[in-house]
Amino acid sequence: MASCLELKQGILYHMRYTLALRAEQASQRDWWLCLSLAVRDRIIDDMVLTQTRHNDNDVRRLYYLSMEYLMGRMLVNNVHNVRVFAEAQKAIEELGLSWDDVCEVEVDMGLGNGGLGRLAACFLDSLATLDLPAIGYGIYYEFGLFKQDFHEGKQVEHPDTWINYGTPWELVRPEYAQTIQFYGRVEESYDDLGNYHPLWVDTKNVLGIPHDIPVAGYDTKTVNFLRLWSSRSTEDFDLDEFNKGDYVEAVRSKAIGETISKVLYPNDKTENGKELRLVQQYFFVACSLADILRRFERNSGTDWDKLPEKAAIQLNDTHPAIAVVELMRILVDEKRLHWNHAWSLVTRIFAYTNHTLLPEALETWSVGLFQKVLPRHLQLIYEINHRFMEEVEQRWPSRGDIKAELSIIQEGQHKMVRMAHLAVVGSHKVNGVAALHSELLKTDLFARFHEFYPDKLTNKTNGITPRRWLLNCNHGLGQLFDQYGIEKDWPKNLERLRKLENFAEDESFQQAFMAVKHQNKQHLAEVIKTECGVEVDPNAMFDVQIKRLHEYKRQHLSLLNILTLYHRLLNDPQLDIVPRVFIFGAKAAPGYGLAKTIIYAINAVANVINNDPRIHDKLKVVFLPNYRVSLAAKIIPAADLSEQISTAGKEASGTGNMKLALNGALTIGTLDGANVEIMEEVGADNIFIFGLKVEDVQALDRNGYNPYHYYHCDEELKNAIDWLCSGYFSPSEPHAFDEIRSALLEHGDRFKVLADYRAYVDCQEQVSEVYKDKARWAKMAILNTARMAKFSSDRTIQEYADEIWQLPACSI
Ligand code: B1H
Repeated sequence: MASCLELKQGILYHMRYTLALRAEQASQRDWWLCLSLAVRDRIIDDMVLTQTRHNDNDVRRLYYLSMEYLMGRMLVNNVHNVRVFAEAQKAIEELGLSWDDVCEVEVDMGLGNGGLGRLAACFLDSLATLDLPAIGYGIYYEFGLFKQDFHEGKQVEHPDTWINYGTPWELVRPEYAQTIQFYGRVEESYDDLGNYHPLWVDTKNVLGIPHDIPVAGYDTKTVNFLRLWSSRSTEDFDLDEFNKGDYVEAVRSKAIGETISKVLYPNDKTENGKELRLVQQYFFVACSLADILRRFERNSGTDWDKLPEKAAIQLNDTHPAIAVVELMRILVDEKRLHWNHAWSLVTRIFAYTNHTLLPEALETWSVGLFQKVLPRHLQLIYEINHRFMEEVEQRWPSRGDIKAELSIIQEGQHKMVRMAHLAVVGSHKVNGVAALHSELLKTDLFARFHEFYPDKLTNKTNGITPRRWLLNCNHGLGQLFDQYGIEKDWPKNLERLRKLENFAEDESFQQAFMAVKHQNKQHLAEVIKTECGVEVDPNAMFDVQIKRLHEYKRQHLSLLNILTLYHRLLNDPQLDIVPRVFIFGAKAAPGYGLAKTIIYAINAVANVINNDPRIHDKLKVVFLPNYRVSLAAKIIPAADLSEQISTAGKEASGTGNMKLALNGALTIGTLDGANVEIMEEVGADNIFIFGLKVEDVQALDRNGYNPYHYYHCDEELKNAIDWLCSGYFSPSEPHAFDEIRSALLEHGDRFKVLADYRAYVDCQEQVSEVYKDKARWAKMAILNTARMAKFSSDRTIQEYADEIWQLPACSI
């Protein structure tokens, strides 16, 4: 595609003509920037080609609407996808630089919280790789997810200023700006024929400016793009005040327009009803729909019946669900379509992905807030709901209870708009993200909807891109595949790895496979030394739990196990246990007090254990600060054990579980989310499953769960909790961890930590036993890598394309 020489010329060209620097003056960052620009030039050629083809052929497109995209670093991924890795590395080295050092300069694009945002990023990679015409839409947050560090073990947040120096991966497109309205009021009005045509007037307006991020597929010419909107004030924003002579006030209120895209909300899962969040949602949805319709009208004019042929729109959770209403508003109010006509188009266009069953994550907005921010949309929601309630009446006459259950409006003292109900009613397909989760949608959260719309609910098990999560992050394993004759196209055909099953018991392959793991562990040990100041032994088992900090994910269950092991070791210093390094990475939402306390507790226990000479380094505990995509790429290839220990029924899917297994880590987990399917794929012998199943959790809830029962019946458990809260680990703050104890005991242990403790601790002992048998462990690890094909996001996306979007590929 591009030779090393061409790349070098490109780099030097940008050094002179983009940065106006001489090579001698250049910093690492300058080199990174120029390399990125040189690579970008190649990508732009193919992007122009792709977009021209898509436009000329007037292809059907998928539009993915998501509040979050966790893209991580772009350079290494792009260099691999456009197949110039070797050439780029050589070019950089010939310029006298270190490849790793140059790549380390890049700041992650962290415009998301966790799994949901990273899923969107993996999907973009697969869409392009499969030559599917698609555009992602989202928000160009000036501040992505906060940076985390620890002060004396406590999480401290800092703003993520990723955009400070600009990014080479965006193309700003002011010519496609959109003007968006908010607030104001609805004026009753009638046209000449006496038809009712409400007008939305006295609105505040803001501009949306598109920033396009090219998304290059792997080993194909297709380059799609991600279009992120930043907000700017329109010139007529508070012109009134300006005219009155209050220049400063006019400029100050202009700034309100700019705050919309300022910052990503860091509250993975908890909805807080903040006005700015609703404004953000509507802002990016309205910009995106206007953009989609601009493209449609350019090709099809006013032939609205063709709209569902040209556009499929996927809602990534309910965050963009207002799109259903916005499209109705445009079609009915602006394009003057009849209601039924518009509704039949809308419901053929949208599909909705649900990502969680947790009640605190289900979005609702107060009717009052809606009335203030989007008064016309509230009217339209009432109309949509009214017609829907009429259908419900047909199906279940005089059943007020069922109407109340299904209504988009939750009645009561504080009327609320239920966004999930709006998304279900407005979509032709609704999917969960793992088989178990989708079943629970049918039996639980959307059971009544499932009765009403029996063909709407479906499953699309999540996946991960093998490019970022194996090819880019685990070169050692990639080279090993080459040596053992795995077909070169494995990154786009993960089934190829099944061949490894043949070598699972081959001693020399086992050794080579584990040697790669060992090397990756050495690298991670260096990172740990730098980041945490702790020496860890790469021969110890690396036990990894990396994910957002949440009670339901149960990092504190792992902490109780750590305390138990430590206690056993102190009681019997000769105890022969497998040396382990417990590695954590997790950010807590800044307002989630208990999650922050759990981080503090893990750090406090780590500090004591890591400095206790009595246990001879048999246990180490490290909490790597600022967990993010680029750090995940260093941890995952080095993991031996993958902790997937959520309470059964609470983790919709999980995707870290897939990344770790793909890189040869064994899973210890509950039968939750995609763990169930991982077990099906790797076989029950190659995974460590423990604990309550969904039915058991449900039975405990029905029959009255009492955590004290477990506490009083299990001495080691009681010991662990009491010890944690004794002040031993936090002498200066003896009550620092009381909140953990009260969540687990007085407040009823919502996530059944105590009920699962014994099964977990025993299962961990089994893990240690197996680890002692090097050959057995190696075989299991190899079989995990070999059997992950199902979890390629290429498989997931192909299923969406075939079964939800009816989206043909278009090769360039
Ligand atoms: C997932 C979220 C989420 N589910 C609200 N729900 C948010 C909800 O900012 N918010 O308001 C942000 C995120 N994220 C995750 O999605 C699930 O917990 C995982 O199990 C799943 O793997 C992932 C992708 O489907």
